[in-house]
Amino acid sequence: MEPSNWLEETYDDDVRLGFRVREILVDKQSKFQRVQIVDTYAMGKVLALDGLFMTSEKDEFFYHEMIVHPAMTTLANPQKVLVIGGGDGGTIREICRYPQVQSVTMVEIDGDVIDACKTHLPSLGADAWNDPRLDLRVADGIAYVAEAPEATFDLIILDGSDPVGPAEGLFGTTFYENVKRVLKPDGVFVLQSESPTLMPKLFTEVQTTLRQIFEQVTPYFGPVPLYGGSIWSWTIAGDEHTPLNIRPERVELIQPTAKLYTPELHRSALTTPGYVKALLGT
Ligand code: SPD
Repeated sequence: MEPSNWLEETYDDDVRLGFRVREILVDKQSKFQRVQIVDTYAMGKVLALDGLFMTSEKDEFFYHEMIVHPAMTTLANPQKVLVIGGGDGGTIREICRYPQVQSVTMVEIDGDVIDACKTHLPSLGADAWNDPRLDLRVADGIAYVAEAPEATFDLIILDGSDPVGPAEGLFGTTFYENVKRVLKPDGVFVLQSESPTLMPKLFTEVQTTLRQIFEQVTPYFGPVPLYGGSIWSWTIAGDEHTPLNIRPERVELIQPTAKLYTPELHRSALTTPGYVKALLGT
């Protein structure tokens, strides 16, 4: 890390976000990327990969509840789940709250991210790291979906970084086509799809590409305080799934631990703001 007491992220030389540093806990170059965990005054411990903010102790639930619960509360029978990325553990923690899940395969390319987060951000993965349903693989998610048998998973979640470095291929047509092949016909794919305010071009490209592959593609929106742009997006894509059919018995399961998710928030998050409709031409 630079000899500075700020942890900073920049976008296209035009935007700079920053948090004042209390202590640097990890700063190493892994085989794939620069891995930093930094204790900050405003957000607690922050994970950054190649200088991009991934998650923080203080706001992680804004992201992890949103990437998991809209799919998990609406899928008919979510038994087999695949998570690509998600090395901090927050996504598997939320998935493991559902007893109907029989297996969670997590494919994270960078073992150094997992090790650093288990040590310094243990509340993220919490008990999920030791859940007997977890099949944790340190491997390339792109190769994994290219080789996995077809119609295997009910839910695939891409909890990836922004499209630079090892995450770049996770934003392309070939990867999405393989995801569709590996999904069961009534399964769904959920991914973080960037900010429609800060990265409108990238957000739109992701939607356009997904629509060429899946019958139903629904972006949904919410804030993530750590990220820029004020509004973040996730997208749920499938051929036979409606993300609005919320199952009350699933909501009951997660309500005791949820800090953000409610059925009302789920419905409002799925409402596309006017300026985003204009971006998408819908
Ligand atoms: N701009 C940051 C996008 C990062 C998305 N992934 C975060 C990983 C949290 N589990």
